[in-house]
Amino acid sequence: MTTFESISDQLEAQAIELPSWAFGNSGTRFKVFTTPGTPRTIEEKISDAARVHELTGLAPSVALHIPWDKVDDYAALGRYAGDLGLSLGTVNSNTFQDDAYKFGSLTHTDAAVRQKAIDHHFECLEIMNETGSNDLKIWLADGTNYPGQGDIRGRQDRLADSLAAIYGRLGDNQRLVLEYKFFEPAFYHTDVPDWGTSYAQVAALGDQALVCLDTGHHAPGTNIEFIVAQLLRLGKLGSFDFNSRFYADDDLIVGAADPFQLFRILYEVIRGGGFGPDSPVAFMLDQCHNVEEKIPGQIRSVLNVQEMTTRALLVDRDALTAAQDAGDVLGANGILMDAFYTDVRADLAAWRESCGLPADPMAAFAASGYQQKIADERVGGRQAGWGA
Ligand code: AOS
Ligand code: ZN
Ligand code: ZN
Repeated sequence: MTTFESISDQLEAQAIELPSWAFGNSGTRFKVFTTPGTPRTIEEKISDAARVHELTGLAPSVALHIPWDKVDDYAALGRYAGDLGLSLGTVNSNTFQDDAYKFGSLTHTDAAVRQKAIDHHFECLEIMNETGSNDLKIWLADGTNYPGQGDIRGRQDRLADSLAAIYGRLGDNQRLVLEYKFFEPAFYHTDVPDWGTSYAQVAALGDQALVCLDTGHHAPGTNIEFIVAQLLRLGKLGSFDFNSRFYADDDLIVGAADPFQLFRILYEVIRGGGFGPDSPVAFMLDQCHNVEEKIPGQIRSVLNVQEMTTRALLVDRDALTAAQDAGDVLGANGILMDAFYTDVRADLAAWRESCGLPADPMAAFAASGYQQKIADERVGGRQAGWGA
């Protein structure tokens, strides 16, 4: 069995990007509940994100969503984040709120609508140039609700053309990551429904285009760690949107619904070279906190990723390979399960203290008085996207 001491230095480099929208109010189509202290501006969202990083050491960057996080001066926003110990990360585009996009954005039959969507991505790239962000993340709401409503093949061809126009504007150090999702908001077909479609589209673009895997975007029962292994094998896993789900795209706290699945995913990430300072894989959260407090929700999330990463690092890979090669089915399974069942919480608490962090970041946040302070100071906090 691998020991905690032998792997703990690998934990130092772990970085998980926080989504700005996780700090805003969110909900379902039935109701959006407000939380006292909810940020009113992107600066307040960044300030909340800074608390997560300060207490965990795990979350040094914040992803922006445009136009939700639109400001006049992005260089100044970057300096504001820097003063709080953070950097601005992935820029997420948004082509799902304008009336013009009712029947599609990058796939639309009308060239003027496609150009509007392409121009929006050009604007995102200009913002990235000012913030120093590397990744442009594209998630499309494009799709249809009824068979025959659209020419699904033609839409794929138009998507390829639109993505090529965007890709052509990437700077040398910038990447395009294309997120897939098998349903919602469209219910018959989605234009980027699965990793295969995302892979086909980004492979046609070039080396700077990669796949974004959102853990909530698969049909129930999908073996997500297999997709992780395959994309790493192909050199095309660009980033994760981590969250967890019981039913659909629930956007719950990562590791809450199925910690074993998170462990299996992280094991394949590590096994495939997707973890560590030189890895091209960006770890992000994509979550909403509908009823729980948002800052502790984000703290719990990054700690869950750290905990399952630690357990995955504990897998005795030499012993596992030997058991696999020997055809020792139950022995191999037992080696993996030994690591999964190892309780690493006490070791992680002691390790955090040795790094100058609180042993229990959740308790440290509760004791800090920050939640009460923002509840007193901020009135009229906003919904995550619409109007934020
Ligand atoms: C939508 O389901 C996706 O997960 C996207 O990543 C989206 O941009 C994000 O949820 C913010 O709306
Ligand atoms: Zn996502
Ligand atoms: Zn989603």
